[in-house]
Amino acid sequence: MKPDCLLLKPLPQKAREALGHAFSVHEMWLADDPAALVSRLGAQCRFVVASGGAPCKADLIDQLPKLEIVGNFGVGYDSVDTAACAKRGIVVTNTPDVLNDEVADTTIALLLGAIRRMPQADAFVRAGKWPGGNFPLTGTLIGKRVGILGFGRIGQTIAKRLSGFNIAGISYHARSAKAGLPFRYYGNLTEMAADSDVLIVITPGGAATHHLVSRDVIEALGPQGCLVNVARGPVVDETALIDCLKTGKLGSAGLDVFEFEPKVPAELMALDNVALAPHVGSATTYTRDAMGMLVVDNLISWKEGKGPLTPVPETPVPPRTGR
Ligand code: 8YV
Repeated sequence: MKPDCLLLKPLPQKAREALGHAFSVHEMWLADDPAALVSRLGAQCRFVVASGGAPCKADLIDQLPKLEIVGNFGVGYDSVDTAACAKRGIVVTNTPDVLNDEVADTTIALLLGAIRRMPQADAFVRAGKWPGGNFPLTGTLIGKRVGILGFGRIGQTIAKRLSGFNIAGISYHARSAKAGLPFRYYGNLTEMAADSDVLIVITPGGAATHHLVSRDVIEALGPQGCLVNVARGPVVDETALIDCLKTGKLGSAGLDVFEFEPKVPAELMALDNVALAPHVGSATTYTRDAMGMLVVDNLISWKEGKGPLTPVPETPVPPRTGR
């Protein structure tokens, strides 16, 4: 008999089919009574698939006494309560690496979109305004100093992309300096922002980074500065960001994530100096398939007693790896 797997949110089709071959899948969002589904599965369910927007927090974990592994669809796993999992010896896996290139590409698109005002240029053409005169000249990426907040796998992939542009330099801020990298390290984020024209945010979400990009950091970036956030909305103080964009204390922003997404403040949408995207950093068929398959491969590997493929560091893998 296939073991039960509680799926909290839809997976891409390829991964969903693969999951169905190995598990008896229970789709939480389709259940007439999700609470009844959880209590029915509680006695035997060892597998859960979570993702951003479908959190796996203590209230759910507590109802699944046999839970062994949570496969998170996404590299960021702030929606999984890893502390509650670690306490119970539950392994959490995420989807690192397979989305590095896609998120880096999206970052460049948003950066150029914001600085070169591509959404506004598109709207200008569509509105039939071109015959009335040329679109206003924009800022440029040429010669700019770029600071990257968060220098893990995606941050470094972004730096690699940027190395092909005619910019003045790349620096980064992370918890500690990384050995052997040809980029300047700043131990202080505000200092890096003050020395940068562009600040790219690609650090994990969660309590440790909440509002790390504060009003001070945004103001240090300055009136010509551009902020790009492809990490998590709450890393940036959104109220301060909007205020700075409105009053000219910050030049522009490219945002893929928002503090209370999918709600985007009307004030932000009304601004002319922003490029906005609905959290699509990794959202291509190609990359989402790869992420989905990695979730499934982790669960299958665990089921076969071979241990998880990509466990997160907060939930140490117990010596007895699956059964
Ligand atoms: C997805 C992401 O939007 O991987 C992440 O951390 O933010 C994105 O790739 C998310 O995982 C989909 O729910």
